[in-house]
Parts: sequence; C-alpha cells; structure tokens
Amino acid sequence: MATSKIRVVDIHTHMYPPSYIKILESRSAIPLVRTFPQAADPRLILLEAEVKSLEEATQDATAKLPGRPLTSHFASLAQKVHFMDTHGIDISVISLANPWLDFLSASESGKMAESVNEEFSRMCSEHPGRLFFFATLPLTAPLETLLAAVSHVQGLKYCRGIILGTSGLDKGLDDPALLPIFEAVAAAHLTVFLHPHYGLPNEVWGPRASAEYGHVLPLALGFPMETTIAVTRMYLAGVFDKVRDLRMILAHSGGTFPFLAGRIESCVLHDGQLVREGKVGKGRRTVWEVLKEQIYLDAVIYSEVGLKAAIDATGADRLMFGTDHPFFPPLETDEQGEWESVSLNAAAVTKAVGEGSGEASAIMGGNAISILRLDQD
Ligand code: 5CU
Repeated sequence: MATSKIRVVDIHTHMYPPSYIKILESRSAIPLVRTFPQAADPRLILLEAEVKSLEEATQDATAKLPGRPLTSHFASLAQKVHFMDTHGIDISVISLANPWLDFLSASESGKMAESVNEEFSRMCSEHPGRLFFFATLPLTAPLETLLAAVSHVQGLKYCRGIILGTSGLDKGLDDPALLPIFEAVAAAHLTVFLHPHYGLPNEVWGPRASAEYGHVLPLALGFPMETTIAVTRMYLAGVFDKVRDLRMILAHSGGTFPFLAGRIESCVLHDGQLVREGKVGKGRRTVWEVLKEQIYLDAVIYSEVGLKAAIDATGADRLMFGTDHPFFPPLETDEQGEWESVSLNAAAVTKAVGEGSGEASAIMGGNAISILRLDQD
C-alpha cells in the first residue's frame, strides 16, 4: 500500500517586510535597527531587556553588541522559502514579528497595517498553496479603523487569522473595550495567534542579567509568563464565554498555561470573592473546558516534556508545529543549512507521540491544514 507523505506546516514563522525594517531604521527608541562599525550585519533591538546593552554599545565600541543580527532571514521571502525547503516544510503561515504596530501613533497605524497586510498578501500570492498569513491589526488606532482593518484582512485571499500581542488597546486583553474586536475577528472566522513581546519587568531578572545571562531570562521565562498571564486574565474576565466563537492559538505551547491550568482552576474554586460574587457557580466553564474548546497551541516548546503537558491539556488534535524562524538561528553552523531549533521541535513531537503516528502527522501539519483551512484558496 502506498503511504502518503505527511505534510509539514509551520504556523509560527515570522517576517519583517522591507517597509517595516525602514521604519525601524529611522527610530531612536526600541524597537529599532542600528548599525555598529564593529559588526557586519545591522542589529535588531526589540526588547526592554536590551536597552541597557544598547546604551553601553552606543557609548563604548568595545562593549557587547545589543539585540540580534538582522540577517536576510528576517526580511527576504526567498530566504523564507529556502528555509522551508531545507526543513521539509510544505506550508508556512507567516506573520509579522513583535512588536507589530504597537509603537506607531494612532494616526500612523491604520495606514501601516493596510500596507503591511497587503505586503504579506502579495508575498503569499507569489507561492500559492505554500504560504498563508496571520494579519496585523492597528491596535493604537480608533475602534472604527480597527474594525475596518478586520474587514480588510477578511477579504485577503491568503489571510487565515490575526497575530495579536498582549497589550490590547493598552489595558491588556481583558479590557471590555476590546470585545468588539474579538467579536469581529471571530465573526470573520479569523483565528487569533496570541504572541508575547513585553515579557516581565526588567527588575525581575536582577542586576546581573543584562551583563551575564544574554537573552535567556526574558525569552525562556518572560515570554511564556506574559502569554500565561494574558490568557488567564481573559479567562477570568469571561472573554471566552462572551465570544464563544473566538479561537486562539497560544504561542510557545501556551507559555505555562497548560501546566498551570489545574492551579488556576483551584485558585478560582477557592477564591472567596469569586464565590461570593457568584462567579464559581453552575454553568461556569472550567479552564480545562476552555482549553479544549477555544484554544489551540503551537508546538514550539523544544522538548517532549512540555509538549506532553500541552497535549494532555488540549488534545493532540489542537497542537500545531512551528519553528519561530527567523529567531533562534544556529550559532555555530551555516544558517543556510538545518537549524537545531527546528529539529528540537520536530524531535519533541516524535518523542511525545511516536514517530510515524497519526498524532505526529496531525501535529506536524494535518491539524493546521484543517483548523486554518489551508486546503482552500
Ligand atoms: O529572540 C527574540 O527576541 C525573539 C522575539 O523577539 N520574538 C520571537 O518571536 N522570538 C524570539
């Protein structure tokens, strides 16, 4: 019997189109792109945790370079396709990387969202069937502009959802003012891809972090905690009940949300205020129910231990493979070859559910194809 090759889909893969890089090059506060005489590639400086090293490198040419090298992997479509071919990825659902349009003024963000989303749409049309995208919303713009942006991207052929940070309209994702946006996104059958950027306050990392610990604390811990907090706030505010058709993919296998779901649930059950206010009574949907009904997770967790927790919490039919390209390139081998960060995520899938299993095939691509309708033009 002929065995059909599994189709591999990468749902967590970013780009900064050239027009966006131009904006970053013109900026003097993060996010920004800056060249340093001692480095061949410009540096991309994104995170609050990188501000101190940016200041040091600006004053001292011997100081360590801030941020990460801005290589062609960040902006070149040809490079994205080369990366896909190198790693056997059939389809990618590309998205603008953090911090999206969060730093633009109310008057700038609407136009920029339109042009970035058109640019993603055009890139996808150059590789029909291989590329789809999550669009970007102009969250600093007035509600009317935001709703118009949802309608605009709903009409773009290759758009399958929205990439969303955790700041919302500046008050987080439990802000009631955001409900019309969630409702519009859900009504448009667009899936939200929730992605962190802001992490935790720098003080949490202590005085040694910037000089000694590289990016490990903000990326390994800050990002996942940010996602966990954002989605827990949404749960506590009843957003998932108010917008029952809302579907959300949580980046990095949900941060720590699947692992902590039992504890969140228990804290709800034992909270005197919530009980007194009647929020814990009959009809309440548990964290576990919301996880299985409205939440999907990517499989970007680099180990079968975290991946098994994610699968236990949501089911293997709700997990989707991702790479986080162009972040986490190999440091000691050729960037044009295979990336260890990708093999770690692929190996986690086979170790968690078994090589060649139906579940592996679903996580590597089948789930994304059906959830994000990637078989349809
Ligand atoms: O390395 C990093 O800073 C990042 C980032 O900013 N965004 C992301 O998606 N992954 C890694």
